[in-house]
Amino acid sequence: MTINKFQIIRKIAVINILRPIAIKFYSLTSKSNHQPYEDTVFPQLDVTKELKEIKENGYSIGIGLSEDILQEVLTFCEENEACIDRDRNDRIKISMTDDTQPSKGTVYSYTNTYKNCEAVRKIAHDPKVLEIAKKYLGCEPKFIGSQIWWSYPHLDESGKQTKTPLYGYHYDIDDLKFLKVFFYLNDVDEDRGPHVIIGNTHKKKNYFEIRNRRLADDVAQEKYGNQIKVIKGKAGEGFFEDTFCYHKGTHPNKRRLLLQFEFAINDFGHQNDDN
Ligand SMILES: O=C(O)CCC(=O)C(=O)O
Repeated sequence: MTINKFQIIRKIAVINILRPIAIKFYSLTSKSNHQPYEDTVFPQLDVTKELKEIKENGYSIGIGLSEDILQEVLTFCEENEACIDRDRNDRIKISMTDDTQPSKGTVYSYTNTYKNCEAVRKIAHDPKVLEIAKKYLGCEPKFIGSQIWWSYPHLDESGKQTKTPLYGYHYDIDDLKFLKVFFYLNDVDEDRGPHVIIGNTHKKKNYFEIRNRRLADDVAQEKYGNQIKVIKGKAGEGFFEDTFCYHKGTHPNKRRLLLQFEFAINDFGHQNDDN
């Protein structure tokens, strides 16, 4: 069996003594040709404040889409079919107005969001977003993907909501260090699967955390109760998150539409939705 660079990096990422050394090495040697556009689509965004909060807590809430950009992304979703449970060969048009769940599937994701949606490209190349990513990662960030997906309740054959790891706590190891930006594309209250973060779990991992990349809700509550942050928001509202933090999308009772961007030091090609 051959072990590739991605597998090695995933192992190093959870070793607290090695991780900073490896981050330094790769941030000095890796190059990015992902250039910022001249104009920002986030004139209100306070780079210093966001960066400070991400460093301290692992997330910051305070970025938001303009109405124009939001509408452009929603039009993209209206005009394109989505993959059923990530299967590129099985697609469906999702109504933007009718909440009714399609007869098959739980998660419906679009493809080619960066290639085919100009609003997505404007965010991916936004100078303020890239400045935050650069200062957080400590190098010129690589844009490793954008994604848009619907989350619906996970139903069993009788139509009853049933448990699924899709909506459980976990942390990502997409690289040695990485940063995501999320935007809600519909209003998200406690019924619509709010994103939940266990703050301040992004810096290092203890033995328990290394052994448990996934966590049950009761364990998360017991161990990290006062660090748990449930993020609700209106359509267009967003947040930065280092998803090396434990996090989850809550199992929704009603559908939720989310837009996500990811920046990292290395791009292993796993996070884009190119088709
Ligand atoms: O759907 C969500 O809110 C969680 C997304 C997630 O787990 C991730 O982006 O790593």
